[in-house]
Amino acid sequence: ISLGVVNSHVLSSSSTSSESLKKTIIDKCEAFIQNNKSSSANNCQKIWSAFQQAFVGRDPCNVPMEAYDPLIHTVIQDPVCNRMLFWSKTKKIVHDFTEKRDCFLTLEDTLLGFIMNGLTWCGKEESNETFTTGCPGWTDCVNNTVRSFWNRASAAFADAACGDVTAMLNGSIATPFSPTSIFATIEVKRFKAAKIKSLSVVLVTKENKGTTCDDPSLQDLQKEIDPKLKYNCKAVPESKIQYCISHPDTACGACW
Ligand code: AVW
Repeated sequence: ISLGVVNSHVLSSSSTSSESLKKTIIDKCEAFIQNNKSSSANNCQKIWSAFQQAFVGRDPCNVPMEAYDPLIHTVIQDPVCNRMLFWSKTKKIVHDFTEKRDCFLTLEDTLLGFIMNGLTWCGKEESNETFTTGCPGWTDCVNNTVRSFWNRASAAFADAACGDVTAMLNGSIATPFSPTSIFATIEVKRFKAAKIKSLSVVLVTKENKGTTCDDPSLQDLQKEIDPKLKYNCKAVPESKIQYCISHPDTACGACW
C-alpha cells in the first residue's frame, strides 16, 4: 500500500471539501480490507458515514471523544491477543518495525488507525462541509476533532488488549512514561488485569545512554497498573531494533 500516493492526494486537494476527504477515506478503507482478510466484514460507506457524523456541523474545538463512539462501534475488529504493541514518543521506529512483520500490531495497523493516520479533518458550526485545512492543531484546544479521534480510538485499542501486551517507549528522553501522553492518560488506565497477563516495556535506548528501566517515570508506570498484571522492562539498543527493521526475517522474539 502506498501511503505516499494517498497523502499527496490529500495535499493536492487542500482547498478541501467533503468529497475529497470522503474519497481518501474510502480508498484507504478498501485498500486495507483488501490486504487484511479478517476485516472483510467492514463496510467502508458505513464507516465514512459514522465518521463524519462525529464532527460535521460542530465547533472543531468542541468534539468530545465520545462523539466517535458510533464510529468505533461500526468497525468490526478482531482482538489480537499477545500481539498488541503500544508506543509513546517512538512513532517512527515502532512503525518501521511493524511494517514488515505480523508478530506485532499497533493501533495504526488496525483499520481505523490505518485510515486516519496522517489525515487532518474538521467541520464548522452551521456548515455541512468537511475541511482538511484550517483545522485546530493538536494542542490548540483539548477537544479538537483530530485529537479526540485518537483518544477514542486509543481507548478502544486498549479496551481490547489481551494476553501479553508490549509497549515501546523512548529511553532517549527524560520521561519515557510521559504523564500527558495518550499512553499514560488513556491506554494504561484501561488495561484490564482480567484479560491482560503481562505488560512488557521495550525501552529503546541510544547505545546504553539515557534512561534505564529503573527510571522514576517507569516506576510510576508500574504503580499505575494492576499488581495482578506481570510487569517487565528491557532496555534495548536502538541499533538492535534497526537491525531487525532491515532484516524482516529475524524472528520477532530475537529483537529484544
Ligand atoms: P506521543 P502517545 N502536537 O508520541 O502516548 C501534535 O506523545 O500520546 O505518544 N501532535 C501531537 C502532539 C502535539 N503536541 N502530541 C501528540 N501528537 C500526536 C495511540 C502526534 O501525531 C497508540 F496506541 C504523535 O506522533 C500509542 O500506544 C502522536 O500524537 C499511543 O496512543 C503520538 O504522541 C501513542 O500516543
